[in-house]
Amino acid sequence: MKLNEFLGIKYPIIQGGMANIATGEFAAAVSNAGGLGLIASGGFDAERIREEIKKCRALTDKPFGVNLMLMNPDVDNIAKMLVEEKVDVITTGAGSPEKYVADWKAQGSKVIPVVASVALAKRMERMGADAVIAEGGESGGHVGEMTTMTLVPMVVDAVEIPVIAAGGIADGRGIVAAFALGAIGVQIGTCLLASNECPIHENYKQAVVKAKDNGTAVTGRSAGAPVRVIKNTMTREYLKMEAQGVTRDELEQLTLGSLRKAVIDGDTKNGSLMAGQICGLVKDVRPVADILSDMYEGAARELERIYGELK
Ligand code: TUI
Repeated sequence: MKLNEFLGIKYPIIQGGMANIATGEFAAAVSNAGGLGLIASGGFDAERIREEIKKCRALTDKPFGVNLMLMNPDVDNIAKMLVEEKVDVITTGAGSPEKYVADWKAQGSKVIPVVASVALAKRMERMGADAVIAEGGESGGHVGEMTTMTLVPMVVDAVEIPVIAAGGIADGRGIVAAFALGAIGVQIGTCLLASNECPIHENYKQAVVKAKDNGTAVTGRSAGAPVRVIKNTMTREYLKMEAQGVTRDELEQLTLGSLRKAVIDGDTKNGSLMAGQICGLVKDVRPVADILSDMYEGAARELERIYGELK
């Protein structure tokens, strides 16, 4: 199966959820550029997401989706609202969407859960998911333990439904690698943070561009909620406190409202700048359309190079 044909889009590329960042306007920009734009739900309630869906519909006639972050306190209402709104695609993250899948499928949405393990991928297939996104811990935000390189082929072998790779992909080489592992497409987030259309503070974009290979760290492992972010004053303090074994409450105090600090205020010292390890490969801020077309054309070039070397 071809992901672009299945979703009715130009490129086999899905935008990642990106809590507090991916608005209806941004999702429309990605869909208009030929990928599948997604409206994020992390940080928003059901009615706010409904408004974003309406904005997105006004800005594009292309397919788009909503990512349901399952740790969202308003998750049941959002799931119900998604049945009413009949969006083209629903992806999920940070949990298992089992209790919602049948209703979403019944009204015609394509359901593509993000999984970080083989076990969840198999469960999602049994529940009737159309495909799964296998996301490695290179990703930004909430992460699992497996890497993309190890998780993707294991999920591909374990399920019959199509697999989309996520985590550590930001150019044509990443696309080719994902296809080589058996995926039919990719989900990208970090490289889209550094786009003209991305509605984050300019300081956040520059932090992504400046970050090097080891510029991110995973905070929150001890609290059972591992989150990959760009290293800064706040994360260094957080990791120190985590190593000292301070209480969850104290750690929460440090991160309270920190994503908004990064996204809205551009506070790169104390904000939570969620980004994946591939930020070291992202060198400048560009239009979404250029990022997607360069990735796709880069993949074709890389395939020719590899073929030439193998012959
Ligand atoms: O969900 C994500 N990435 C996210 S969500 C997010 S919002 C947030 N804000 C503040 C703190 C924490 C999160 C930012 N980034 N990616 C998909 C993903 N899902 N990664 C890992 C998982 C996952 C992990 C465990 C999915 C299921 C799971 O276990 C469920 C089960 O029942 O096995």
